[in-house]
Amino acid sequence: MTEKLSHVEDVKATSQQLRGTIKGDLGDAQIPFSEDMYNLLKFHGVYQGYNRDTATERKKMKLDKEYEMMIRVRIPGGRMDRAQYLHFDALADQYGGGKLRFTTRQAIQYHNILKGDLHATIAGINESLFTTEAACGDVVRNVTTIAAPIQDPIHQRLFQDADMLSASLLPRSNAYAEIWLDNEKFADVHNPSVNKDGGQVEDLYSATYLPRKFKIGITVPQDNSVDVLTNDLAIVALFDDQKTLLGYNIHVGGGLGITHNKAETYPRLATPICFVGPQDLLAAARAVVTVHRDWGDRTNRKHARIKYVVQEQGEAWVKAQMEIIMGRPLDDPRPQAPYTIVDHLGWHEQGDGLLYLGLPVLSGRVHDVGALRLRSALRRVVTDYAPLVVISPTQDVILGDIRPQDRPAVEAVFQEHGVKLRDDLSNVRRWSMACPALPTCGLALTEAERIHDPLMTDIETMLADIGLSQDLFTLRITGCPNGCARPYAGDIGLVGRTPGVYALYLGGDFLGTRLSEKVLDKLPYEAITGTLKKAFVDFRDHRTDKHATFGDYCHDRGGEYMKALLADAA
Ligand code: SRM
Ligand code: SF4
Repeated sequence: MTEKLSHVEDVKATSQQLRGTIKGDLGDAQIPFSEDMYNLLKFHGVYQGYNRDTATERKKMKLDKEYEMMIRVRIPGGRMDRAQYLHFDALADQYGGGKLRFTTRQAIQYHNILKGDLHATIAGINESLFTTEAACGDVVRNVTTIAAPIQDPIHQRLFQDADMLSASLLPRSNAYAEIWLDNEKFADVHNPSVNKDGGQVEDLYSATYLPRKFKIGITVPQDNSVDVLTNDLAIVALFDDQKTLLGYNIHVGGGLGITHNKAETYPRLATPICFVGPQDLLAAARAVVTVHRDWGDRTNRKHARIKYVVQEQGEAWVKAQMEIIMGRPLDDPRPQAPYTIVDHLGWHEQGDGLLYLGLPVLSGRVHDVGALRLRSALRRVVTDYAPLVVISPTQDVILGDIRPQDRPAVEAVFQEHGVKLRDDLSNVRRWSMACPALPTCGLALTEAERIHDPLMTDIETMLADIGLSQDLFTLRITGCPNGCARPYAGDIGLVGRTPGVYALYLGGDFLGTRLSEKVLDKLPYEAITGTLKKAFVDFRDHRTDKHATFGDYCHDRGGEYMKALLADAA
């Protein structure tokens, strides 16, 4: 018996290549988009949500929800120039409530956009020469890579590859241009492959696009600051000693989204499939996307990511499919150096006489609140001293091309605006992330970004008390199990369960090469710091030389040991 396709497949199939009724629906700013058009809007980089803080109260008063839009800008490798950043900053005032958010995939998000401002905001974003097209939806998303603007052949090549893949894998439909922009201008500037004949042919995506989202990251083993293995397609570039590109190890099947207590959903790190030469990168990427298109599960969106195809069919099968699509045998993956992580926060030399500064941004949120005026400080530094801005995959920002003589002035601007630099922050805070969760995320089960700061303060005090402030480990918080701040790929993951309650994951690693394990299912917020203290004291008292980080210790001790140790904590 053929299983029924999921409803979103019908929406895509009948959308006329992502057009639907969006253009007409924009005419009435008071009526929210229908569920079907909401699904289609994602392909245009837009999510329709509502203010979850006010929804219950308004319902009691028989008022409708306060609908608002989130818009995501697709920024390959997170890299933009001064004018582009300042343009985004200005749009935040015009439409985005004075706020920007740097995402875990090097993009920018605006929240709180009104439906009536949607068209103008997207048109405005496109003036920056970036697009919101395919920032979301069942297509290839923003391609991530190392954020540091190091001027050597390795980093330049990685960025070029990320940019090339991002542009080459955009949809070809002209729908985006028709709805939001002047067709010709858009086609020429953003998406050279767009069909100017009306956009009826999607040679890669087909009429129903992909079964689910598809993410690509590219890096070298020497710097896994991009968490490359959490991507559907994880590309690891291999260079020789002279920094000449040898080719790429292609890994497939990473992905983190799960549903609590549904064992058939699981996080997975991408596994090695094959090696391809420099000239074959795009063909290999298209082949993997094609495998996802043709073999991903279109009946069940919870089972539709390519990670399930790889897990169920095996790596050899995936390689064989790629060989059929590419029309030739592929080499096995080559040995590669062990993964390491480079800390890009703080001041660094770029290699061309200029400096870059990695600036920590808590939860990626850029705004001015009270004495902390981060948005104003960034605007001033970018205007006066930093012509290059790169968002990092850890929600931070790198300011590049700074002259060494400007360093004191840059530091003074941040100090005047109450912004802390790397060395002013504790290790735990520097290496932490939190997703937006409430009040903007429609899927949040509890808080993440809004508990980030107070929780860090508690944990900083606890670590100082037990003498572990200098230890390095990652701590990642999400408001639900979808995994947007990659909680299963770090040393510690706190994953929203129910309001005020989190599942605790331990035993991942600092390098992003090992998944963590659930140790507690329901840990109330108030008990988090005390519970972690118990685990950290155990680590302090029993660690050996083989335990580089807290995550290594928890992994080595094993889930059952950690569960027993912390059993009475919750
Ligand atoms: Fe995510 C859905 C935010 C990175 C896995 N993610 C969402 C939505 C759009 C909620 C929704 O569908 O209604 C969130 C918007 C909240 C808001 O208020 O802004 C959201 N995801 C984010 C961001 C902004 C988190 C952040 O702190 O930066 C990240 C935007 C990245 C970007 O620029 O494109 C973000 N999301 C991730 C990552 C991490 C990554 O890719 O490196 C993951 C885990 C990796 C993965 O894809 O498996 C991730 N997001 C999900 C999922 C689970 C997908 C699954 O396979 O089950 C969902 C839910 C869904 O797609 O149905 C989701
Ligand atoms: Fe929303 Fe969940 Fe993603 Fe957090 S992890 S942004 S709560 S979908």
